[in-house]
Amino acid sequence: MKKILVANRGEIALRVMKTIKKMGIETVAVFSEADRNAPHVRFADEAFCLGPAPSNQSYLLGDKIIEISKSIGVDGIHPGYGFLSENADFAEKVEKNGLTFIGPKSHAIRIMGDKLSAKETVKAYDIPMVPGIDEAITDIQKAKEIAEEIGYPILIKASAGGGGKGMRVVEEEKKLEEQMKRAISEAESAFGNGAVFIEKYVGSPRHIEIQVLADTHGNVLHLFERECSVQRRHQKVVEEAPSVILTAELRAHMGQAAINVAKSCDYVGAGTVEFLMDENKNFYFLEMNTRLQVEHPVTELITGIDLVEQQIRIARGEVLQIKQSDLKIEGHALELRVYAEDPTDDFLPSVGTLERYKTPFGKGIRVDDGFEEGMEVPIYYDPMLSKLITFAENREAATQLMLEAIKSYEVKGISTTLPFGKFVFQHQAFRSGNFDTHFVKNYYTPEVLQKETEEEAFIAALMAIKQYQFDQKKVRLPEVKSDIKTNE
Ligand code: MV4
Repeated sequence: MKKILVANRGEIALRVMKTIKKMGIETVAVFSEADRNAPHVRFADEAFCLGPAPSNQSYLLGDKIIEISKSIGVDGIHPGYGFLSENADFAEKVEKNGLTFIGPKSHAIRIMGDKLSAKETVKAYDIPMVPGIDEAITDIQKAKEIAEEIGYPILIKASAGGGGKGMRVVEEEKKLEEQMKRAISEAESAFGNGAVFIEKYVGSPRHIEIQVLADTHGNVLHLFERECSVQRRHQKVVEEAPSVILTAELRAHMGQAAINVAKSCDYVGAGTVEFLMDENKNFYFLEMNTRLQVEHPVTELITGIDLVEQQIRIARGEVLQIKQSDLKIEGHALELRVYAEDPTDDFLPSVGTLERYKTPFGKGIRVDDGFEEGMEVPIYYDPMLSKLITFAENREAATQLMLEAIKSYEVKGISTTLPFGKFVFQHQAFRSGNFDTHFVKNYYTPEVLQKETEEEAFIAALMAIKQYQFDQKKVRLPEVKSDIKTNE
């Protein structure tokens, strides 16, 4: 591979290109009119405008991206995350046009893109799954029987859903019919596929995912877990590796389950297998994400492996040079997603110009971003400003470093979730490791930040008074002297 096009924008386009360049491969960027001056465009060896700002007129134009690739001799396309990364039709078209899709084969994307076909596929591989059914259900009577069998509360999920979209908790039988009907019609309008299924509802789960790597020669590895339980409305906020609650034995067990999930769909490349874990540390397969994930850096830091480099090597047909027994966890990594949102105003997107933008730096601090001081934060895309990542010998040290990094991260012109991040890392539940997916809902109110802002304002006011008094003394000093003189 001599030339790779990155079909993405922002921090991930930049992060992917850094590795491509490091490997001595040429980089090609694509961009929308809103991103003309973005860092990922300037970083690339070549760059092509796709069209106007909205994604469906730019970053989602698969055919145009393939056309550009062919015209300039691109060998491979890296999709990053989001946009076209989990679009099986796009992956298939890329390959049909004689280019390499840096990711899994389209059939693996297709299988895992549908929750029911994913369940069906992994079933034969001895993967623990939440009690429930693995086929679409429309018959209310049958649904009632199944719900009775697995016991309330149950959860209705859309097969085409994922990331929490189209889920409904049902506490009791008399609500089942109405919720089923709603779930089906919602799934129909949101995904064009009304297939829904039923699972036992796990009330206070942790979200733990396993990173896998699979080459085209049948070798599959797992790179341990990422704990992603701190999330807000299905949007991850903090991720870490390793998870505080896994033992070496449980880790090996989950790792093997993840490898089996990858094997069940002939997975190739970097992928992530998501699990739910209940209070008794039972784990259940949820879904597989067939892309590089936002939170991949925490895995890179604890394993010392560049996941993008591995993706490219695998796409080139190389045999994985790493063995499972070579892999070990060293240290602890934390990631905070910094969003351009106002945590004191219901996390409303905060748009504007980055009047001041200074990122923290130093040993153990990594910032993956695609912004610079003076840039506008466009309204058209994901509001994530950056990922603030820290790495240290243990969790306490990584947390301390994170709090220091948050303090020295300077952003003016827009609101960010940095103060919210500070709240999370200072919280006793996070510190102790005793938290689940309800962390934000259970502990966060805007007042906790307001109070802190007020305290800070109070301290600032006190300091201003002290300074004023000090300055007054300095100014008055000669007067005092002259007073003394007059008194003489
Ligand atoms: C569940 C669940 C409880 N019980 N399934 C949310 C995203 C999608 N991947 C699956 N999700 C869940 N599935 C059963 N049977 C709770 C969630 C869930 C969740 C999972 C991971 C991370 C955050 C979450 C937040 C709310 C609900």
